[in-house]
Amino acid sequence: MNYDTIVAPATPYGIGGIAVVRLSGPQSLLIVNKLINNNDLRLKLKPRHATLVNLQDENSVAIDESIVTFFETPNSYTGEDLIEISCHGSPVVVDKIISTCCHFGARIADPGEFTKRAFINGKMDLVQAEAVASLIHSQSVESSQLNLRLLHGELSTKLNNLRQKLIDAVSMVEFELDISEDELQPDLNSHVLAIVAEQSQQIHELLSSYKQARMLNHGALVVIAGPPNVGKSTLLNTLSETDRAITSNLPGTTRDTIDVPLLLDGVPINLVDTAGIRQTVEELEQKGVNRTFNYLKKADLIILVHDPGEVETLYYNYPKNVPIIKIMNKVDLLTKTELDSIQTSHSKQLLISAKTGFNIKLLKQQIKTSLRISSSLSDNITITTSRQQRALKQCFNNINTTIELLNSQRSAYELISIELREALDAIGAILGKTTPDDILNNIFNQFCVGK
Ligand SMILES: Nc1nc2c(ncn2[C@@H]2O[C@H](COP(=O)(O)OP(=O)(O)O)[C@@H](O)[C@H]2O)c(=O)[nH]1
Ligand SMILES: [Mg+2]
Repeated sequence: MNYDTIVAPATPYGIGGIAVVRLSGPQSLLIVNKLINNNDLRLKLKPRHATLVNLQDENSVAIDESIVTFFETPNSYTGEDLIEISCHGSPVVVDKIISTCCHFGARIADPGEFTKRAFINGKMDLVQAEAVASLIHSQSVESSQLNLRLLHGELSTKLNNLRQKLIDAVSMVEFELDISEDELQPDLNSHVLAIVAEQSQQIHELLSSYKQARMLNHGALVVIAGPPNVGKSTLLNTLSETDRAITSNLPGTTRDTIDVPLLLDGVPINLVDTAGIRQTVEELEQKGVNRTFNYLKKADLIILVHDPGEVETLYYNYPKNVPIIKIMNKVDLLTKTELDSIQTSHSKQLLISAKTGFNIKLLKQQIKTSLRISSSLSDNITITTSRQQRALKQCFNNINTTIELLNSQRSAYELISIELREALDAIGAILGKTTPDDILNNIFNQFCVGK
């Protein structure tokens, strides 16, 4: 339970139609009443009613005409008494309201402190709190829809069901350890095995959907690479419909990486143009080439570009686990006969022209297929943060060890019980039931102020 009252702007700093200042905590009503200059309105703020008031500072100097809405505990975002002041959208007015609230006893909220209080007061679990942060940062409609469903508790329900099943399993196992020889449960092994095998499958599905959710929330990294002068920068410009990258017929023009965000079917993509890969003695160009290799290691997809003048002589081994789309660019320079012949000899390559736009639509299609992007991506319930992924992997390992133990001949129920309890702790940590304070603080510190 918090005894102090916090205040913060809930809208971005700047000029706008309105701005919202939020207060939460037991003194909220008292503090706001001191700002209201009309005696009739003081102490009469009706919960969930918008009231037009004149606000003044501690010296009775007018601040603004604002709308005040009071949310009475426990029916508020934080679970505490909470007041939203919608004032004119001027940073000066916002600052003045906040400093006056502080004069009357509030303190400035830490980042994410409103949501942290909501979590502490049982208004939401940690998965839902993380969904709030992801929703605010969503870059696409798909991503916001996924996060909204998490905020509504769809992932939490799934994890709670999983947790309940594991509690059932651990209870059966520990009961067996407590009772005497002649009461032993028949078919215990197969019962527990059936439960954990099903949960293992479900966790596996959640884990494998993580990459998709990460791409939805943070964007997929698509790296354009290849030798110099094959048209990589031109392709970046064509795909992104910009002229971000400088193109030139001089090999080695692009020395640094160029990053352009774009949306493909609602999925955010960071398209990166890189320095052409070749052996070079020039220090600056070599730095660019090293940078290219670093990006290739991190990529979700590599677009490897060649041009018809060139045989595939790249000496670099591309990362094995990253999908690659191989492209032959500049096919507009070919005659019809040459085009046909290259189509047969390089059937695995996509023939395009970054200059004329030939087959660019097909390339976009292939990018989506390779990244497994579809418009229904947000229909799956997935884990969305690396914290959730780490804990779920831990749980998955414990459950798989449990399965191995159950399948081995000895009934090692002590060990099984330890593994299952660790699995339960991991799920508890995802939901915030058993999460250490420093991890909690770390999560909420990443929020914006006023959320
Ligand atoms: N004819 C033709 N020229 C192209 C095409 N794409 C790029 N170029 C030209 O090839 C040269 C090198 O292009 P650039 O994009 O700078 O290549 P990069 O070094 O791989 O980034 C420039 O003169 C471009 O205008 C294409 O599809 N067709
Ligand atoms: Mg270039």
